[in-house]
Amino acid sequence: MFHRQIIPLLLLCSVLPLSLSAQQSYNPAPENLKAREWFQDAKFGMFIHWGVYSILGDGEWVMNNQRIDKYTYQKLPAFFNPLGYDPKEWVALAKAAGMKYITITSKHHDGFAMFDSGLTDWDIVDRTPYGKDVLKMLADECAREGIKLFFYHSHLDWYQDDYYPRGNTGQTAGRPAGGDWYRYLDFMDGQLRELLTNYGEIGGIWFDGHWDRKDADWRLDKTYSLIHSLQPACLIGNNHHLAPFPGEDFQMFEKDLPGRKTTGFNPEQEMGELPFETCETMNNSWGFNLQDKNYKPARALIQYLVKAAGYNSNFLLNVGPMPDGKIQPEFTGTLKEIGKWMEKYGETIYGTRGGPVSPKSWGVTTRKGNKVYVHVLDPEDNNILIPDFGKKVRNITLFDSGAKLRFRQDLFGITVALPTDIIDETNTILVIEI
Ligand code: FHN
Repeated sequence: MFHRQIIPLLLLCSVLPLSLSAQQSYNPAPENLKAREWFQDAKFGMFIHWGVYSILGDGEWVMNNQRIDKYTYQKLPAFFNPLGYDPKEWVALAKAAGMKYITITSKHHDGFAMFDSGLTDWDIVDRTPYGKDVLKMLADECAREGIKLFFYHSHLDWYQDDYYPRGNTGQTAGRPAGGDWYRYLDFMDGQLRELLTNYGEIGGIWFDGHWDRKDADWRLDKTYSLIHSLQPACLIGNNHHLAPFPGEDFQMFEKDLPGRKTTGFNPEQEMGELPFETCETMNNSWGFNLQDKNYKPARALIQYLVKAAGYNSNFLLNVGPMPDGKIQPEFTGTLKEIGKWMEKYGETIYGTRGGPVSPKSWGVTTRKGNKVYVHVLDPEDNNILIPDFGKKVRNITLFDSGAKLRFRQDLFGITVALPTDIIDETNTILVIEI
């Protein structure tokens, strides 16, 4: 009796500290901490969902949603010949939009590698008539243009037989009822090693799909250690919709501002202490969707970017390029408009941190040095009350013209006059000097 109880307990005690210490021992390298600062200063990135699914014009989940088995899906790469792909155009567009980094799908849930993998022939070089490594081309262009490159890499895989036991999705992919989970993880780590060895300096790895098998042993310690040993500055984020795990370097929120739970994606997600990023689509799709015409106007996306900054978060805005390699004109126009706005007002966004006042119904604040930028997105009256944040205000001006604004500071906070003629319908920016 004694033995039956004590042995598992002893075993637990001997295993627990080991696994905990392995996780808790993550000390970000100095270059990693520097990269986090860079990341927070950068504020704005381009998300790119591109793969053989783009051919069908029905989003990146088409294999699962249309119940296409992997043998039928295997016909797709033969149609993927993106002769219009020009990484120069993409990078120039990201820069014109004011974006500082690009996060592109190296592998989405369909398991198809958009790079030349030596571990499988289920990749762009081996299976498509195009035959070129589009990620290498993009990595070279990013390096030339000073844009950091991140890879979105799916944990979840609907193609590999070893992704077994299967998770909640990919049930109709026609895979055999058996496979070796740890062999799958070895394969995934192997592909990550390729990505972190052959493509120069990588800004980060953006994992997704952990939620498909929440309780599985994902061996995150091993994967994260591998990444940090190959490139210590590489920032790891994981879209598991939970609080960050040790070994991660930033935390993302899908289609939600940090801490908000409006979409149903993040019901259990707690906010951690790491830099934040929120991602959003330009219509309602990540991968190219021919029928999705719900294009968000530039004004809404600018306001979202400003709000994100006020929530101390980056904004990763998605495009789903077409199968020919072009980004659709509805997106390029909007991105250029955002870029024009950023050219003028970027000073109030780049290099700032959120606060000192928490987000309000009228807008948000950002701060840098001795300046607080008050972003009035939704003026409710001809004045606003900014709650006291413990600093003596020297003056308040309108960012646009530098004109001084009337204000009163007392124990209730700072009341600022907002005459109607200064209101900008996208964002009226006040500068508080402290
Ligand atoms: O399933 C994916 C989806 O296809 C897309 O990649 C988004 C991007 O945040 N994340 C997943 C859902 O959480």
